[in-house]
Amino acid sequence: MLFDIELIRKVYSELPAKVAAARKLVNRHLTLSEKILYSHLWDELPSKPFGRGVEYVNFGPDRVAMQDATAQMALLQFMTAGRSRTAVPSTVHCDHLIQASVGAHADLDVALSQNKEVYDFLESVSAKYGIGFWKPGAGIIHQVILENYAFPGGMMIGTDSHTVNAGGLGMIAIGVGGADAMDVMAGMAWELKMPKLIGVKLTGRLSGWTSAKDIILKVAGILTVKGGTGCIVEYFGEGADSLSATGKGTICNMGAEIGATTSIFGYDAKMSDYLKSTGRPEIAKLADEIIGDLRADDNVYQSPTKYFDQVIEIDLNTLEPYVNGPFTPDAAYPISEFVKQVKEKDYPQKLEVGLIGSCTNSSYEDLTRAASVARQATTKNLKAKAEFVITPGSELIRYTTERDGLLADFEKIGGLVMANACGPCIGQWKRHTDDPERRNSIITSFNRNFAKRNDGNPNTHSFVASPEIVTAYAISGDLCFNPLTDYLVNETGEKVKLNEPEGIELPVAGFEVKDAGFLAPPADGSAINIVVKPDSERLQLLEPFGAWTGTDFTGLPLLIKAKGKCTTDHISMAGPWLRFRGHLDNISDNMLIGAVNFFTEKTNLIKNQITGQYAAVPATARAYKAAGLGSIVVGDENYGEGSSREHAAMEPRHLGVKAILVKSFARIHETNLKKQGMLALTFSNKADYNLIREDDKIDITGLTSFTPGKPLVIVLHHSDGTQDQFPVNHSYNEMQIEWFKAGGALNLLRMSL
Ligand code: MIC
Ligand code: SF4
Repeated sequence: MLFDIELIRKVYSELPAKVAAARKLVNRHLTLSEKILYSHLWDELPSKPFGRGVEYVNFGPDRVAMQDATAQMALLQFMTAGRSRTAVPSTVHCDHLIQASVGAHADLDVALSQNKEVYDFLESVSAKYGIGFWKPGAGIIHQVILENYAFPGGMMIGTDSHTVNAGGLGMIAIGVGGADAMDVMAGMAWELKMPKLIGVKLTGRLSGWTSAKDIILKVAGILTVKGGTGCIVEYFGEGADSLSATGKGTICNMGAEIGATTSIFGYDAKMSDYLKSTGRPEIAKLADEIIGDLRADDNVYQSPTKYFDQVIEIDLNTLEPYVNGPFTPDAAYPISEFVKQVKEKDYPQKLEVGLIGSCTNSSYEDLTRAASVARQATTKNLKAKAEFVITPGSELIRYTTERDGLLADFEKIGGLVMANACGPCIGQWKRHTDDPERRNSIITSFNRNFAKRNDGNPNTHSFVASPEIVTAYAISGDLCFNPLTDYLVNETGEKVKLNEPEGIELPVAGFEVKDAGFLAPPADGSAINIVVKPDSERLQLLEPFGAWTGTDFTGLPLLIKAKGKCTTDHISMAGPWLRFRGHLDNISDNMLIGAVNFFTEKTNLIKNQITGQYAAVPATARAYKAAGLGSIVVGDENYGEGSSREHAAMEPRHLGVKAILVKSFARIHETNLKKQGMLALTFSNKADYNLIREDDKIDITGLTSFTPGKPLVIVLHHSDGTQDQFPVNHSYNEMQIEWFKAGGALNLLRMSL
């Protein structure tokens, strides 16, 4: 569908002049990322270029997207901002709260009744403030955005880390917490540190079993889960132009898994084709007219090392399919080496479930390629040995692929089609297993594979691959099977081999849908009354957090010293807890229950320094809070990686944690902490992590002269009477220090109203 064409026309009419002015300012050729960033500045062009990786910049994004699990908190905050309508076009997408169990229809019915209160809230808030509402079953936020809202050269933010998916259509799209979204909807600037730039040059062409997914699986292996932090990844080269727009989307989507701020491709014929086939020929026409401004300057493509902070080159001619995992998306193995890994590391060889779809890999091309594998199984007398689950990304895709017989191809080999929703990708999966204790393997075409993410089971080894590879594995039921080289034995005892998958980029008969599931807001929603029941267990109006008291923090008990990976899934688990995403106090009962305690090596078992007893993390934090004590959380590298969910920052804030002190942060989480008035601190010397003991009382000093660039000081009071002291860094600018002092950015906004 075509939305907001006037807005797009305006962006395009101003873009050439803005790009020219930026080129003059920077005094060299421009990457595409710079063109879009400089043309979306909130203020006038500065007198000198912004320092990449150093300076904070105010931007004016064109639109905002929110999904149901994060929109609740974003909108609860927005409701206190005193506006009658959102300042920029915004949408809400109901996708995260639908649990996959027995199949699309029944599951959607259950979700509609179980989540009624939340859906009604989101629908009425959307109507009141002029927000487009995509009903449950309409599809997953990022697929719906790509099909309807993304446009080359635009800038958007979204309350979900995979908002970056829209880079597939040449948009700078960035995942943020709800408080950031609220700022933009309230008509304020949105702040981001000027990103550094990584260029990825793609040469050659994909063929055979290899697909766009394998490019990003390989990049994840190269850059690791934190290698993209603070960077935009810009793809280019003949190989880039040969990828479908949706293939580009898959690559950008998983840029979240390397911590990248976002990823982007230059506008090309493939994007034009996609825009036309999804009902937006007007946008393609407008974009064609200014194509030079929607790609990097030619010199950038010729001498990339002069313009990017880092350049990576990948030859698609020789790229193999990849399988990544388990437990982290950057454990990357070319398929030819994967079997060795499975054996050496003793991963469960039997594959129990293969799952395809999600926001990452739901395109027509993906599903035709996977279906071509499934069809061979049928003709070659094979049945899927593993369970096989399909979650289409949108109703548009579902309707079209059903019409074209693709869903039937999956069902013929035992596939089960779930609702157009996140489902198993976010732990909304009633997995029907006979033994949850068994070590077991599953493989998905999703993006994340952190422990417990899909089914809540720590024994599940989750691997990530392309939909066609997942389908082949599901047929074989064996992780040691390599579809490129190995034979399978069929039901009549013959040895058969699967041929290379064949895909169709865009449906020959066009996309089709009966009811896309969109609800436009009324022209005037001011009369709509929003009700939140005071006794609701799912929604709770927000109480402002208290302001800083003006003194250093002293004697804070250590709450937990987290060891190793601590993602937002460890800090605020999803799955069953998604139901409390609109109720801060209730969801706080999941705070850090997945984090591994350094001292006991156990999850959710920490020493309560008041009683000396071991207890759950949320209960201990509540005990400290009740005793009038703040507390402090210590963590490892890339703390808060993964999701944009600001609950991971609001829960500690709510339970009295004053500071999070870690070796390094993931970008979105660090910002979320700052926005909520917390101290996000990093060890100046990472080895100081080792000084922290289980029953330490901790001071944070230097707060009365809290200034950008100036370290604070931590004093550890050990129980044996000794002390340690060391400096800690922070990245707060003047404004962010004001957020801290006010007790949160929202308090500051309220004060200014
Ligand atoms: C995810 O993929 O982890 C999620 C669930 O989509 C999150 C958002 C959330 O936690 O609500 C994300 O990626 O930001
Ligand atoms: Fe939903 Fe999974 Fe995509 Fe997140 S990554 S938006 S949970 S489908």
